[in-house]
Amino acid sequence: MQPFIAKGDQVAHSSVYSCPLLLLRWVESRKTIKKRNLSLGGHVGFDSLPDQLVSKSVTQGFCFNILCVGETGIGKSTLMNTLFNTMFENEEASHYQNGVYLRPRTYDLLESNVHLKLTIVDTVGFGDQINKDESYRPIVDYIDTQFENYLQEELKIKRSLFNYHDTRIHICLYFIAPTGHSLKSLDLVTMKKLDSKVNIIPIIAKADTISKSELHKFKIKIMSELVSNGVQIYQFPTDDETVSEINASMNVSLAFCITCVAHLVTAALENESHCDFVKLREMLIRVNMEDLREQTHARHYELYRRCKLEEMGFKDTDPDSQPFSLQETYEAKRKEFLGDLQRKEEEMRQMFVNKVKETEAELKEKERELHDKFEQLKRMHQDEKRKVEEKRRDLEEEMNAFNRKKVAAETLSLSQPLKKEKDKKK
Ligand SMILES: Nc1nc2c(ncn2[C@@H]2O[C@H](COP(=O)(O)OP(=O)(O)OP(=O)(O)O)[C@@H](O)[C@H]2O)c(=O)[nH]1
Ligand SMILES: [Mg+2]
Repeated sequence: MQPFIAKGDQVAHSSVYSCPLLLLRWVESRKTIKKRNLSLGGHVGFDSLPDQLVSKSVTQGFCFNILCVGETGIGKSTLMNTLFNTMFENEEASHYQNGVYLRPRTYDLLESNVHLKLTIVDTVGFGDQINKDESYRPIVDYIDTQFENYLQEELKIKRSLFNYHDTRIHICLYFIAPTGHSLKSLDLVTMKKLDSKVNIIPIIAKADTISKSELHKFKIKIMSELVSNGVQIYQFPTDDETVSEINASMNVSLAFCITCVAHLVTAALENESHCDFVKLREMLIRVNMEDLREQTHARHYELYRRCKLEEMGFKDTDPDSQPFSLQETYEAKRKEFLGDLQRKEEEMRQMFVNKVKETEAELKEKERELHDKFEQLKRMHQDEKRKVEEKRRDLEEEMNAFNRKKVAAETLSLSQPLKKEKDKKK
């Protein structure tokens, strides 16, 4: 049996289904719709619906993803180990990374029959580069990639969100170095870039390394800096009566100051007067884990999804502010796309025709030039031929004249000896 979700409900079906808190809110919101109230003649059994949901959720298990942003060696791994009272894999980062990269690690945890798939994402090399202008980018990209993966799964024809490993970041613990001065620009820039994408909780790390009074001043200073720079940090929800008081008081006392030295076990941490470790664990895990998951889905993912779909041209209303269904948007987009395609095809065809015409004209021009050249050469050749012919004739005439002279000369030379002979005889 599935709960009926009315059109227009903000919360996704799968989220309501897997979350008892959401179900209660959904039931509350249903009350505002005018319906006839009927009393039942006897016990029907649907009052067990919340129990059914809880049992289903427990069987299914939960997932929670934490992003730890902070400089190398600031105490990220130590806090995670202390928070979950276990020893996660720890690989110390070197201070000589060329850039920042994110390292996710997933663990299956079990507590009183409740399975938690926990992913801890570490920012390796954060704050170690000389130029830190782009240090926030791999973090933003990582968060967006997890949103994108979820969106792609949602958009599939055959979705399997039920057993999908949701890797969207539910909380970003931002580790601030206990300098005692003010926030570093890297911290401000990074938090500003992340605040619309993830729930941020600022943490003053290694709080034991500065005095209590300095820590107090530092905390006030950084919180006022965050406010004046418009950085939105996560606010614990105060709409649920059972936790509103504790959450309201925690909202006032952010950021958490954390001391997690190895020799202090949790019991000792509870007595540490200037360590908020116990408060952090209470707020993060025991009271607000579900709200963090819900905020991630209903606020941050919703924003990413909306921007992405708008970027792709999807809208809820047409230019006359009339509702526009996904089907209509798709049809409109398809028409627009086909129109575009046709226009481009026509343009290309026209371009091709023009090109052919141009080439044809060029070829004709070349042909004409060649023809002219041929005619010119032909004329030159005929001139040459004529000249040669004339020369030949001249030469022939010269040769004839010569021959005639030769014959005359020969005749003359033959007659000369006869005359000499006659003269001799005489
Ligand atoms: N004084 C003090 N030391 C701490 C605290 N938390 C952690 N440390 C010490 O700081 C050192 C680094 O701690 P890690 O937890 O490995 O720091 P990390 O941020 O995970 O370091 P990388 O993963 O290498 O970036 C260890 O020697 C810890 O014992 C703290 O609250 N106070
Ligand atoms: Mg570490």
